[in-house]
Amino acid sequence: MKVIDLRSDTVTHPTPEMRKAMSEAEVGDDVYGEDPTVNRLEAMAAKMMDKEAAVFTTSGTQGNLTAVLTHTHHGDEIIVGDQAHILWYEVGGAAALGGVILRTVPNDSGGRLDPSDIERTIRGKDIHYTQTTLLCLENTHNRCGGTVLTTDYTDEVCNLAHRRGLKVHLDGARIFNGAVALSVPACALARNADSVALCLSKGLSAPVGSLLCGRREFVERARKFRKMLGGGMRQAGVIAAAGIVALETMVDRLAEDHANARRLAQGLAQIKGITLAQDDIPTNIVMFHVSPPLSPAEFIEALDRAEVKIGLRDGRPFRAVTHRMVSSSDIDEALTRIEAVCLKLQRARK
Ligand code: TLP
Repeated sequence: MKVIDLRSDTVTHPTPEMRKAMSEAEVGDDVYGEDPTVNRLEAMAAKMMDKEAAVFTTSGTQGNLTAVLTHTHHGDEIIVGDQAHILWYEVGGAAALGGVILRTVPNDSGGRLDPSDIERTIRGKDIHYTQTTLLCLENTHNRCGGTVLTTDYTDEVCNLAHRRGLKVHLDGARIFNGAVALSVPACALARNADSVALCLSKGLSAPVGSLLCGRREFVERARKFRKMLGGGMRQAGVIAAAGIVALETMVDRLAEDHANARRLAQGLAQIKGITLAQDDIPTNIVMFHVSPPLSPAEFIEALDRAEVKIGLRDGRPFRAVTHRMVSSSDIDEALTRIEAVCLKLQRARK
């Protein structure tokens, strides 16, 4: 029985074309700036995001942390959404290593921060206060169900932040999903952000890596922080080669993942005992609940036995993420198995 793994789009394997490119990659020592393949990937990402430069990082987490370190000083305050990945899933790195205070503003169900909340949260001049120096946005928004921030919203919030002297960093781990969903170029979603970190290793299927993009001077300083964080990777062309294939060939196909996510959601909505946790499914993330008598723990255990893997975090809805390694017929098969699991558990309760 095929395992249908919907835990994350991070589980995607490199394509044959990526593996070929990796085995043939021209390499050099990237810490000396001499890896031609890394240089090519960085130039390509910068161009796609319409920024002056980019630096290749080991992960999205390292990209975000490098951005925070580069934009701030120890003791500064940064504003993040209360559902932000930076806040929840990056091991507290911004606080632990960046020494910044993370001040939260509520995310609405669309992953947005209310501009008036942001405005209120920015500290004024007072001898008792630290300085607010950075605003972080996330597009698409992971914990808000893959929701997309529009260009207009992002522009508005970036302008507000800039007016008040803050920089803006965009966690764009899934920015291409957002761009495909809105049919806009990805750079439009980051055009007023000072930096954007995009991931190659999620829906784009590359095995490793992210790119932090911004102005040349910012990226040069970011390189030092990446080095400090252990991200000087030497012959990294071997992995950058897969990233080039990812950017060249994997962006447009994300639409397929979005269609599969909608298909999954439509199917789940028909299953007794399951309720969707989102009104619509803008990209590749589907969140849902099971209702009593099903318990989340026994549901996930039974699904696991049925070889369907779905994400569960304490007290959160289930999360299923579609990706290249799950076809539309796999989605149908997953729905059949999920329905069977629900029926079996409901019968066992009678
Ligand atoms: N998210 C992972 C887990 O960490 C939760 C996932 O499976 O979705 N920003 C966002 C919005 C992300 O979703 C992720 C990964 C990252 C940053 C971090 O990227 P990596 O995993 O490359 O450090």
